[in-house]
Amino acid sequence: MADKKQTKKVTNEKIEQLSQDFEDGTDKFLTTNQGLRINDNQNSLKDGERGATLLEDFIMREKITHFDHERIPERIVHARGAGAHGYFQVYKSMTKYTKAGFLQDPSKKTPVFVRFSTVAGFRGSTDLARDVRGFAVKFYTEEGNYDLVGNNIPVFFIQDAIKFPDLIHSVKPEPHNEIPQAASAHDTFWDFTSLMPESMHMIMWVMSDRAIPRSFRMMEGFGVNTFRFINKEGKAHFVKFHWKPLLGVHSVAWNEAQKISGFDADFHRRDLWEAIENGAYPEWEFGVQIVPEKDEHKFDFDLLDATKIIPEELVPVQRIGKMVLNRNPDNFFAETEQVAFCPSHIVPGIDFSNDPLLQGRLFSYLDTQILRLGGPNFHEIPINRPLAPLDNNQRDSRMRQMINKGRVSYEPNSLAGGCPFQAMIKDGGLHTFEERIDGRKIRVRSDSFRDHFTQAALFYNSQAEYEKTHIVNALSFELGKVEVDAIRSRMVYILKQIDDSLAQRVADNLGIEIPAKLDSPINHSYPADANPKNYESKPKKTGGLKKDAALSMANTIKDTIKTRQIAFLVADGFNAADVKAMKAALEKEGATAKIIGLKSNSAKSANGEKMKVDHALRTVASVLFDAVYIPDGEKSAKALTDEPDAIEFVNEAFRHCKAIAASGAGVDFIKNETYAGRAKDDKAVILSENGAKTAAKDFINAIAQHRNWDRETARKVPA
Ligand code: HDE
Repeated sequence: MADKKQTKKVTNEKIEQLSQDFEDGTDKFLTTNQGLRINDNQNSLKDGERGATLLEDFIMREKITHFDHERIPERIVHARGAGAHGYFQVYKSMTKYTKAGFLQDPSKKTPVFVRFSTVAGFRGSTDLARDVRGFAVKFYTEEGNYDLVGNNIPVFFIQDAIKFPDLIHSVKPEPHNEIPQAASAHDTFWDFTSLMPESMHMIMWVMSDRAIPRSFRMMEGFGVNTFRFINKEGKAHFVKFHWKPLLGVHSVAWNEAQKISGFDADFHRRDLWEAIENGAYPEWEFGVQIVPEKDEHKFDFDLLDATKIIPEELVPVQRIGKMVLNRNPDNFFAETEQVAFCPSHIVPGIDFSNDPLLQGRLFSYLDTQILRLGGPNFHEIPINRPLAPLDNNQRDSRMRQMINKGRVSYEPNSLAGGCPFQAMIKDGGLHTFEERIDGRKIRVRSDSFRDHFTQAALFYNSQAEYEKTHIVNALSFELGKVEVDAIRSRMVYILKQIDDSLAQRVADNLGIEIPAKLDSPINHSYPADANPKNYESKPKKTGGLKKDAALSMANTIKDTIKTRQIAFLVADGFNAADVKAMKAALEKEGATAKIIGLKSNSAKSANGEKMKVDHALRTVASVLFDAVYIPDGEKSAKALTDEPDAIEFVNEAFRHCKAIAASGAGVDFIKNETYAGRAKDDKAVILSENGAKTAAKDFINAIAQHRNWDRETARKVPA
């Protein structure tokens, strides 16, 4: 949408007509990039039938040269991603707090493009890496593009942008052998982390299940840095931005994540694409936490410190609008790869804070786009073009699309009647928020940034027991991959500053002692003449809070099975009535039933009916589905018994705490062949001798719970 409207503004009429014909497909001939119709796209130009190829073949040279240059540098971080178009609509006018046009009128839809991503992996890496997810939104507002470039975790590893290259160098594959891909489980990352106590709050989040989402559609999003809302009177409020998914916040199990990476490295990308293709448009509510300027110092953490949240218990999130993603990109490269987000892209009514991480980001993204997209004209690429009219005196450089007319490219001028003019504030001109700042030029870390553990502990204490176990397991996995003993010791020592039992459980898993003290200070990178004491943590109490319910995924939405993928394991001889009844019951609730057969193409029911098979068992695994159902049918159940992949399918679903249902002869298969059959009183194993209809209600309720994590503790099934 940005594309079509904007084409009119930035190109002259003739080029527009040609490109319109091209888009409309009026002209179907294969041509060179100069528009020359190509008569033979199969053979290069040669000296005789078997002769040498001629340098003269400009058609082949153009084609191959273009191909040779197809790749552009991938993003140094967030290289792997997927995007979608949609719109945003505010629920009620936010005029009291901000003059931003797109937050005024509930009847107005603002187009958006969103890109989700992982951080550490290369462009072709797996979607299910344990990692932070990017959540970047470009609003094409009438006042210009506004980019809210966030993550699915509300805090960050570091407090000052100057540390970003160090952080990223430590987490990326190690430079000597470029191993491991898309993983933080290696020495350099934990070496750096163990020397940076400020990262501990973030470490709690990335070691939690938040870092292995079930779907992009089931992730929260956060602006992370503190911003400002500015209203018409010029009054400011601090603001933190949130995205709350209407499907709830859900994750997979770590063992499952690793297997998904093998079975379908595009799992999240595919999930987003298919949901949109099927009309199940992902939705998020837009939330804000608003803090008056006068309350800047009210908290015992600093609003400018990106390693801290404002607990929702202290400042509730107001839900002020909704975003719907309803259109897949037409072309991955042109849109998702070339989209250029910059936190500096703001509109009047939104302004920055002095958060030193944000301040560095304001420089970095523009710089990155210039390198990545080949120059300063990246705003002319269709996906980046604003819908708002664009007019200034910037000229030339690589790949310039706009053909500026006239001889004036400066301001002030009289030769062009003074155009383009500066805009008055009343005409929507951006007026930077006037703020008093401290006048000393210094390199220090504010004293108010030095508590690294209170909020890490708040996060840990807010987790359900199974979530705590997952954090312990994740740390044990990651540190288990570390080769240098001193790094592990340092880490368990730091974990002890968060929680004794957390540190002890990890130390036990690693088979090491928690050191009573460290030989060298944790952070030895303070300036040479500074007092080390000033760089150690100074714990405080976050408003005396012990827990914050919003931090645990156990408290998320669990009343829907919309878009969930349910595997039906069938073989020839299944009971068609059972399959149809269960399918209808699930589909009524918005879930999708996928028939998994022993053979591709189709399976035959007991009464000879042919049913289309969605996947052959050999091409999938239960990790790709949310739940499993085994229908009635003696012959079918017997065939599954003879199939090790079918037994593993159900056992793995059981291990990953998923809902499992069976009816009729399917029950015998579960009881005789699988762990699920031996489970006692498992609320997510539904076995019905009486057919699918009886099982459907309980099965739907169990799927809506997402997982029966109790199974892990009860049956000692590590997930
Ligand atoms: Fe980024 N970040 N970042 N980042 N970031 C980039 O810009 C950077 C940070 C985030 O889908 C880069 O276009 C610095 C926090 C997302 O295209 C780069 C610092 C948060 C994306 C960059 C941070 C983010 C990026 C690389 C520390 C959450 C992907 C490619 C001061 C609020 C956007 C690019 C997309 C991408 C720099 C920290 C989110 C290098 C210097 C905190 C979602 O400019």
